[in-house]
Amino acid sequence: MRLPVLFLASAAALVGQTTTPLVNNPSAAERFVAPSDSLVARENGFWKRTIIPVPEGIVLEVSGILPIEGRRLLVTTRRGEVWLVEGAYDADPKPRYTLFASGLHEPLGITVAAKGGYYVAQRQEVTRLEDTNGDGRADVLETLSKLPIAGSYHEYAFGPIIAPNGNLRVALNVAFGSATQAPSPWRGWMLEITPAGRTIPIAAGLRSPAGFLVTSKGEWFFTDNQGEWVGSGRLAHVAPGDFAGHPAGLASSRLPGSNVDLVPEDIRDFAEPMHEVQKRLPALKPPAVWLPHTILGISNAGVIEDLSEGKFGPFAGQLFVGDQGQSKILRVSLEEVKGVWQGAAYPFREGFQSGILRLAQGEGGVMFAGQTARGWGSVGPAQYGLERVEWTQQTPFEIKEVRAQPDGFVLTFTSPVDRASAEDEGSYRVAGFTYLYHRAYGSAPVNRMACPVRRVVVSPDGLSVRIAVACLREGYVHEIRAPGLKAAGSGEALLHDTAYYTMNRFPAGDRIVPLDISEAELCMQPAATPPIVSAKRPVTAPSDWVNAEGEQSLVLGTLPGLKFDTPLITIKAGTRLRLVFRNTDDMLHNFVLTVPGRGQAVGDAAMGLGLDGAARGYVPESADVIVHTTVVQPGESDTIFFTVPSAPGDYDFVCTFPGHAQIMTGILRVTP
Ligand SMILES: [Cu+2]
Repeated sequence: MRLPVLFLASAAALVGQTTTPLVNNPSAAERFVAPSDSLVARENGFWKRTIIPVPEGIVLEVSGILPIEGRRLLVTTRRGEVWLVEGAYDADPKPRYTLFASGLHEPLGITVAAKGGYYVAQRQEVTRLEDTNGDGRADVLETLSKLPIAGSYHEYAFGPIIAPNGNLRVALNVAFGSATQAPSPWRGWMLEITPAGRTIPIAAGLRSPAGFLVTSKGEWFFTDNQGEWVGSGRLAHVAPGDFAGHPAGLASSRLPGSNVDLVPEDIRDFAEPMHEVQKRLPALKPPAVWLPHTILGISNAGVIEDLSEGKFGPFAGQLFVGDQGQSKILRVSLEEVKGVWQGAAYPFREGFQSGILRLAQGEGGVMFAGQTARGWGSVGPAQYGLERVEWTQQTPFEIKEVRAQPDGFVLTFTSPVDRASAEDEGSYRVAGFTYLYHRAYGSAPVNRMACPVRRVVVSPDGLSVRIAVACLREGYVHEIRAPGLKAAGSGEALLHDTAYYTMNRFPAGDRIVPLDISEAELCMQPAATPPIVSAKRPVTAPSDWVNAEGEQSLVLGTLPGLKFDTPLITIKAGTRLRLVFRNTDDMLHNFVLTVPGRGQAVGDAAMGLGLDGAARGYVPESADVIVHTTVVQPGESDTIFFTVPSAPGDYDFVCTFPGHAQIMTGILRVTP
């Protein structure tokens, strides 16, 4: 007898497909991790946000910002326009918008052209725009250089940025979800373009370099988005000839002009930490700073250096990184250790109205945040916008900078620490982890291990603390938390008590604790991250089922924008069910069935797992959980077998990937 098969809605369309195409949408949303209102209110007391209104009729999906003389901004939009904005610095802004150019193809940046006018990188070319007759509208639209493009929506061209040598640089995204992610040459590369339009390849292995910059010291860095081969968001240093890890770009390494020697065959699905692979493949360059996914953003974008010399607050010279999905801004401090760049990332500000794609620093150190939800959604609910961020001259008690030591870290602060709390080893918690370098989309934090604090030394002025820890590991990210630390005098806690330091190299220098041979045992690496084993994930049919396929099969799918394709499933109590959870979206999802009314609570508990969540498939230990799947990669599925509860009612099902549970929900209606 044929089993009755219940195919749900769009799932029917998948029957018979041999391969599941990835949905045409790169990152539809591990996005919705709501900021804490109280934190946002505190942050606003130090760095004040001001919304720059956008008139009705203008869709200001900001993709580039250039502050120009006269306290004006030139703003490019994803929709292909360039707007001149006047009045964006006013206390109560009522800005004037004048259209400078239109009809461009998704320009993603703008800069000044030495010969007059401005350069923008469109998808298909770098173009110079100039208003030569003074009517306020560009009348010259001149191609400087064509950019190869095949037509994938994911073939973004970021930039241009002016190099110290007068050339321009652009960074080209890889394509998404097709047989090759390099359907056109130089995908996944940073390129330099001379004023005469000649192209010089710089470096390969980029994935989605939504932001890049050259620092005041002449060093190039790009931000990248988590995805295939890229375990988490990252800030990576770029020098000519570098390979940053995404192999799609190696398709161009044999082209004339290439300065990268690796070829696609050099890269296989290593599934090891990147720094381990680098030991055998020295041409692979791990990032300077990992930006832990879902904690410090999910789609890291525009990056700028604070060049205000203190006008923007105490972090002069540090980098600021916008995040599109989580509508927040991070902060990064860098140092060069044994010729390798590394450093720490910190939370800075959240609660913006929409996803932040671009940052720019204007007059007086004022920061502008250009925004778009890009149809992918963002924590900030607006679809687009422009905001200004100013320092209020009030300085929070904050970790100013973390620097590496051979046996730990030095933390400096924006104001002196309370000595008693700072000398207490219990005020700190340190743990190391890293990410896998593999073909799959993103990586959970792996090889996580606590780093017990062995000694604390507070500086005489109270402005810095040196902590020595055990189990420090080269190549690892170290989460440094100081929840117990208090400010001298006021006793206030840190505004943000966590930093993530990527220890690419141990620095030379003196230790404050001797090398301890027993550490080797203490810090023994657990064999491997155990696979997610859970009694509540029944991957085989119970032995007492007469038919191993159950009485009913059901395919539940996903839709872009954090949705199950069938939000209401009706099924008879006690049915022996085979559930196939098929993830056709382009990000990670799971399926967790809970007792009626408890889906949200289970989602909240999953969020509370923090970095430990990934190893548990983001499923909390809870009596409210009935069954669940594993976290399913894009294009894959997970099948579980269970008996539908015997008590009729509306049972919640949710995706508990951090931030999804608020919207990615459904009801399993159990009927008598
Ligand atoms: Cu999800």
